[in-house]
Amino acid sequence: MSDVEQLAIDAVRVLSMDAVQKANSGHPGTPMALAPVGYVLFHRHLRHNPTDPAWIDRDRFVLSVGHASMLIYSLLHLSGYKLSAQDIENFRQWGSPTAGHPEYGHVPGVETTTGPLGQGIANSVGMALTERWLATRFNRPGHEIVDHFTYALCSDGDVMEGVSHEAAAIAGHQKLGKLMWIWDDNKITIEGGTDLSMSTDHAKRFEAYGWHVVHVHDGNDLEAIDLAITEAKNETERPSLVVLRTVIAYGSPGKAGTSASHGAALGEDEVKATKENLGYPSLEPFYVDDGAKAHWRTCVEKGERIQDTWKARFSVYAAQFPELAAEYLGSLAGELPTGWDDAVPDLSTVEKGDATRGWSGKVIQGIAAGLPNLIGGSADLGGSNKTDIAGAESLLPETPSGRVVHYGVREHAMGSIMNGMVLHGGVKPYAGTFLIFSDYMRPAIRLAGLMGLPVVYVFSHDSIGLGEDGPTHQPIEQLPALRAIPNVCDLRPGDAAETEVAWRVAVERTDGPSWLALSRQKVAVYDRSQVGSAEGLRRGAYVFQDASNGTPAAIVMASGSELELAVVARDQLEADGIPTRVVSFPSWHLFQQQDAEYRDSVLPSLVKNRVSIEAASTFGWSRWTGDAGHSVGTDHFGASAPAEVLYEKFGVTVGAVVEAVKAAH
Ligand SMILES: Cc1ncc(C[n+]2csc(CCOP(=O)(O)OP(=O)(O)O)c2C)c(N)n1
Ligand SMILES: [Mg+2]
Repeated sequence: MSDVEQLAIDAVRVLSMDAVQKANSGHPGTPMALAPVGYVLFHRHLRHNPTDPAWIDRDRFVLSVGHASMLIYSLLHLSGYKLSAQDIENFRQWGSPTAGHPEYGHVPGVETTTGPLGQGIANSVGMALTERWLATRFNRPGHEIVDHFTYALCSDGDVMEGVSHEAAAIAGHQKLGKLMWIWDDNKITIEGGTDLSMSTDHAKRFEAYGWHVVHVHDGNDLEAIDLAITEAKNETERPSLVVLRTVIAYGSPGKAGTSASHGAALGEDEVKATKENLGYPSLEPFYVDDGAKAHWRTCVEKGERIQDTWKARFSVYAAQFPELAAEYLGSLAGELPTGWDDAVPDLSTVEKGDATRGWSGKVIQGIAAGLPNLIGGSADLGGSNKTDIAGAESLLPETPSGRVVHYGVREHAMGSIMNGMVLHGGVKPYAGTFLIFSDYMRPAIRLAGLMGLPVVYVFSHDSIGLGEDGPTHQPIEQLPALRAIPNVCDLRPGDAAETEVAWRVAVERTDGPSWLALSRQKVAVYDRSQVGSAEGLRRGAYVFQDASNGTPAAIVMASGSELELAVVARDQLEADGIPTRVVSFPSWHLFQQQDAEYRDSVLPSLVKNRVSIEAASTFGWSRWTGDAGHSVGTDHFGASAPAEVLYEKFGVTVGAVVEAVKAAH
């Protein structure tokens, strides 16, 4: 290693330990250990341009070991991304882009939000899958305009987490040869040595998944790291795992190799001792030698050159294939092509009954026809979720531009991989499972909300209405639990027309995920000319049927399949002389976004007699029914029996609604 390389690497160590020391919070040890591999990646291997972090054919780099955030902040800052020295000094402070863990959209060059271990590596599988999909669709012989690697740096925690198993199995099965994970095999986690909790042979484990495994025995040996990465890049048939042996807090005389350096500042004295031990030229905090700075900045010049070459190649491609080029750029920009919904069936005039999952399946066919980059899938429940795209190929190594992903029974990875697909850009993913199993992918849904990624989840079998499968399969608390995640759009349509509009909302959304909760059982068919337009779904809740005299004495509100019960209850209440309004309430998220005037027009504050009905936990409905209101639902686990019996036995009935309204009248 040359002197300037040593200084460049030590600068990463110094910035990391100084920033953590100043904030008196953070994780210094891992960035210090990973500085050499960070250097080799950013300086030698990554095809990236710090001055244009959004360049679409850049290599993707994911720091899955999110607690080592100072590593990526230091690397981005030093290699010339828009992240200032001041930002580094403000690590973990209010308003600073250098947050505790890397956050997508806060810092240019951060490709995904990481911190919850396992997520970043799973995202990287979605990125690599998307790269291959786009390459297959858009590249033409001699025109490899989509051609990049996906790298992820991960820790023991990352490879321990269950989602890593799911994601790695999918990556191996899919033969994602341009995906590389570098595992920081430092044999340390928070509680001490990994021997406390792990005796897995990860190399064998990954080989069993169909990965190619390379070892580097010394995390400071630049040439060995370089060679391993090169070898991994040359292996194009299988994803690669580089097992990188490191010493946490390398350079610190008192803390190297101990878990004490994982999550606490080293201490002023230890920082000083470390700088001396490294032979660093200054003890001044945040000092970076001019030579090291200049060396790092060559990344800019190199990056611009690489991107310029790509641009030149792209313009030749665009001249020869103008339509493809336009489609590619439009997809990457997240645009919906004009006429994307031309083939979407108009479901406002249907005559025969179906389940909302069935209506959803029909809408999907229409969207798929107009949106070539729509990629569906399911966690092995495609037939039940009605998520398949008729006539489309499966997305497999032999058919890499297929549009149906078989995630297998791996909901968690499915969610994380879809996040990675959206983060990569260029495709529009959706996937299904039963609503009950949304719990298995909740961490990924939360991150989609946090990052604002427009992923679409199709959750069928959305209540006790699924019947005989029983309480293990009947969602109870899932609807309120999912509604509690910020920035996630809930959609529980009540009929065919609402299902169509719900899908439109989900496809049009650009700043966050949406889920559709869909029934297994048939829902009622309404004469839509006689009730409120399903376009009302766009506002979350709307007047479906007003009181016959225009002045409601009571409001019955319902979502999904229970809309029908609300409508029948209204008929009875009206017959009994109680003017009753029915509010269809498919989306709390959308309703909350409406102004007070609209909300009051749907739920007038003067009308206190309000009853909600939803075959789920009633948790939260009092927000809409008010203190004087009542909620009909299922605040207990389900049971195995035909759906009609369950509704009756659990009191999710027209009678219960009528009784509640009358009691308060
Ligand atoms: C899902 C999840 N669980 C727990 C944590 C809290 N946590 C942060 S780092 C860590 C383990 C640290 O060990 P390792 O992953 O090997 O990182 P190292 O200390 O070697 O950098 C844990 C449990 C987390 N970030 N994410
Ligand atoms: Mg570790």
